[in-house]
Formats: sequence, structure tokens, C-alpha cells
Amino acid sequence: MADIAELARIVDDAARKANAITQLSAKEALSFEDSYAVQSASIQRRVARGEKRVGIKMGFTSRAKMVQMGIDDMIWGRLTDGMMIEDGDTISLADYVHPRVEPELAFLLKKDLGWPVTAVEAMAAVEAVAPAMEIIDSRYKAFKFDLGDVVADNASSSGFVIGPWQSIDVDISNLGMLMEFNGRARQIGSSAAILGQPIRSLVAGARLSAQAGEPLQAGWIVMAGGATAAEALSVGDYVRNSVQRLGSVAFSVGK
Ligand code: 0L1
Ligand code: MG
Repeated sequence: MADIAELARIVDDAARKANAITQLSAKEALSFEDSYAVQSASIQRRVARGEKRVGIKMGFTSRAKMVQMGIDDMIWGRLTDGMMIEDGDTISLADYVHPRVEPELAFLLKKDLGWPVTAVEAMAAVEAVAPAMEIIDSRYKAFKFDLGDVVADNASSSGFVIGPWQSIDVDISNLGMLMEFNGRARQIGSSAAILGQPIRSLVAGARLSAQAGEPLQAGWIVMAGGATAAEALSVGDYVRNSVQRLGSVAFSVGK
């Protein structure tokens, strides 16, 4: 039987010390339930060190990524304030194993959001929406993992940066998104790539967190999922994600 506390210590230490580790599945594949239990226990270790839960991230929000992993649902991870990067800040590459960045949208909730919920009800719980980016940094060697590995490793979530919050009267179903590195376009996409409509990601987030006994709370952030492929980060990068009608968000990468 999987030793949940020990596996949580391994992934948490790897994240904290920016160490690449061998896939947990190399010893024994984790069940879906056990992998989420490891994730939960690793986040509890962060909370015990003083970090505060601030929301969730949604992963595998494109059909292509689900098919690639052989699953038919999204995965999710937990966000803490320790993962938050201020818009315009410089991160240190040394704090990560092999980070990649993906352009996203973020929701800020003004009401608790349980399950079941309709898309209309979910939107009514949203205070604001913002351009955002997620830094994913699988702690596994060579960024290789199976489904249990990646869930245990908090769905690769490592950092997130959020731009100016905007009122939700903008139609977010098909907004152009441009992620630039040092002023050059690196990824171009649309918010429609997030499950066809990012609100679906919010609804799925409400379902998955309620099923885990941690329903979404007022004040929490929901990272909706990547709109394009992720890009590797290097020292000297200035990365900006501009979202049509919502504005832009940026950060730099230092040593
Ligand atoms: O946020 C995501 O969709 C990525 C989930 C984890 C898989 C990966 O690290 O690529
Ligand atoms: Mg993401």
C-alpha cells in the first residue's frame, strides 16, 4: 500500500529544494485516489509552513492533452500564496527544476461555489477575470510522468502570475491570446482552446473540488488551464501574455 505521507514528503521536498526526482511510478503506480491523497498531504505540508490556500488550477483542459494522457477528465491542483508571483516581478530560475510557462485566464470568486452548478450559476459567482500565466515545473526527471505521478506532484503547478482584474461583463469565450518572449511572439491562441469555453473549466473545478470535500470558496482564484502549449523558461526571458480585451501580464526570469 502507498505510504501517502512519505510520498508527499518526497514531492514536497523536490519542489522546495528544486530537485528532479525519479517518477513515483518507477516503484509502484499510484491509483487516482492515492495520487490526490499525496497531493493533498503535500499541500498540507506547505500550509503547516505558513502558506495559505488561495485557489485551484485546472490541468489537461484541452481534449488533445486528455487523449495524450489516456484520460477523459481534467486534473486539478491546489494553489497557495507561496506560489503567487506579482505581475512584473522577476523569478529566479534556481528556484525551479525545469520550468515552463503557459498562457491562461484566471477567475476570482466572490461567492462560494459548490456542486452541482450550472455555467450561468458559476459565472454569477465570479467577481473578475484576468490575463494570467502558470509556471508548470514537473519535479520529475525529464518532465516525464504518468497520470498518478503528475497528480501527486500538484499537477505540475509551481507558480502563477495574474494581471489586472477586469469585470466579468466581457465575453471570454473566444479571446485572442499572445504570449511573447522578449517581444517576440512565441505562442498565439484563443481562450476557446480552454475546453471550448473557459467557463467549462470553472464548472469542472467546482465539481472536482467539491468531490474532494474542498468546495471553491469566495476569494479564491481558479486558473482555467493552458490555452497553448507550454514554453520552457531561460535566464533573461521577459514573458508577457496579452489577452484581447483583458490586458496583459508579465514577468522576467533571472538567475
Ligand atoms: O496545467 C496543465 O495543463 C499541465 C498539467 C500537468 C501536465 C504537465 O506538466 O504538462
Ligand atoms: Mg496550467
